[in-house]
Amino acid sequence: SGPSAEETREQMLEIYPKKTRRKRAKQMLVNKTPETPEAIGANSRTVPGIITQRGCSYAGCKGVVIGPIYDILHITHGPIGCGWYSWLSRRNMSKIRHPEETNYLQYSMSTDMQEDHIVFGGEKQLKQAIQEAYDEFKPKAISVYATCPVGLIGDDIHSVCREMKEKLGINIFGFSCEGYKGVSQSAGHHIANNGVFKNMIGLDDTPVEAKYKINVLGEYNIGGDAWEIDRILRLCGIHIIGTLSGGVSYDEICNCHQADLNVVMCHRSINYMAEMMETKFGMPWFKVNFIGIEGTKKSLRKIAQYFDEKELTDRVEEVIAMEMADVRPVIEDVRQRTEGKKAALFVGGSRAHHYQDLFSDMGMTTIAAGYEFAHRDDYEGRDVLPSIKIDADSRNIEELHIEADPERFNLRKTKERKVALEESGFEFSDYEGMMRQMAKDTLVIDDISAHELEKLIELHKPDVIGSGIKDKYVIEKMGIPCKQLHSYDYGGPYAGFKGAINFFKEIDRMISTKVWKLTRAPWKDDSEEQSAAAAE
Ligand code: CFN
Ligand code: HCA
Repeated sequence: SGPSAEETREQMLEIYPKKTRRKRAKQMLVNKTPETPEAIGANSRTVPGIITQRGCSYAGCKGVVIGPIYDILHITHGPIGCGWYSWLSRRNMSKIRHPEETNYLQYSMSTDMQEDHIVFGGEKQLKQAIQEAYDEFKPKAISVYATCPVGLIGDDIHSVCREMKEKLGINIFGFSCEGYKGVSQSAGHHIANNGVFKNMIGLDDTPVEAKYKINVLGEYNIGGDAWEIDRILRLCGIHIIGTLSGGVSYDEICNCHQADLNVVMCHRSINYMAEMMETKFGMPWFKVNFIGIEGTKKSLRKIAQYFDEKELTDRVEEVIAMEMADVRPVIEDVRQRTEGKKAALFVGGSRAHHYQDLFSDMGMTTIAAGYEFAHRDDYEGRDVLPSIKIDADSRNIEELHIEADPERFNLRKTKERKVALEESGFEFSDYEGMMRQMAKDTLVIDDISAHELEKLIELHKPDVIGSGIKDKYVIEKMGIPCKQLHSYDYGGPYAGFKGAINFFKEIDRMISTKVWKLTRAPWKDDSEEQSAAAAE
């Protein structure tokens, strides 16, 4: 029903001036050949004037990758808004697990930069902030984040951090993650990965006593997701050393090179770390997805296959069977109302893909989807990496020069395992991207604009839209339920088995209620409303 994907795309593009239309056209594709996806114009600058969902580099660095480490003291060097808006609004959960630990995430610390700092420089202010924070809390580590004005006036946060590290004798490091550093959050991820690698990974060589040791990379414990993943892996007998960076402590990160394997949930935000750890420690990695029943099962089985021990493979099957006993009746129940319903997802750099699995578990189809800031490989699969010539972020961010560290014997063992497994046909790099999994003739729209989203709703009336805070209430005023797939609104967890049950019930509730038919957008006049009613 409704216009075809091609017609929809044309109607979305129609309004734009010629140059903008040409640019947007490259970022809006009809998925004609899902098995060999067309090249998409991802990770490019948003045309000024367009209302985008994107955030900034500071958001990607402080807000996303490092901010969730709960016992580091995070100081935002900049005007107060940046610290304020990145203060737990992402719903990244954390709790202390040992009595001697402290959780600082309830605090939002900032140098509260004012005009006179812009004129005379803010380094003195930063130094003082670090000293005050240290005197008050005596943390293990302090991390400093530069916001736009800091880069513009040229404050040298790194020399301040070095000086204070020397003076106070704790680990203090800074991130040049000025908001404008890249075209989106994505550049901030890269800056964060480099800094975490340089300043934390490998600092603590204490051996970890466990048989199957892994790290979960790219999992930020939004709404408690990491806790559900941890619960399942524990049941299987798999030990997580570090979840980067959900509900994680500084010490766990410093020690996480002791693992035998990295599994990667959100590839976009942390692929750099996975690669660097593999180069230095020989630790292999592969992509997993614990969002969705099928994804969770597949990921557990792949981890078991990696360790290749019968006791683990059997245990994983037992856990799956046990958990499915709770999941199955819920799916059967909700499917009566959700089967055949349509979703559209526009989120970040991995969830617009991952959540398609959860919707398909409910018998729903995703008619249109797109990331805010992902790169071509997240759309087209890892095999396109060598053909990507221009990466908008890499112009600003240097790759770190990492060398192998053969001294670390236990880690060389993991490299040997990788080679043996590859010879037996195990695929480490089979990450396929979003487009291969989407149906033919669905719409793939990168960095969707407010206008394009409104057109999509007008023309296709999806039953639910997965999106973020910037468009949620516009969507709902148009009579369509919107689930925030960033913060989960007030819900979650949605990962793993228990998370899936939460999600199924929530979506069922949202799309089954009659309330959406009764909403009346404030911008609609009565005559319009009446003629629509008459036409029905
Ligand atoms: S938790 Fe992650 S899963 S890290 Fe990334 S790409 Fe953001 S903050 Mo919002 S919800 Fe989103 Fe992803 Fe990875 Fe979150 S889809 S946009 S930068 N994201
Ligand atoms: C960010 C954080 C964000 C924003 C969510 C939203 C998050 O990128 O700055 O736009 O609703 O998940 O909190 O992605």
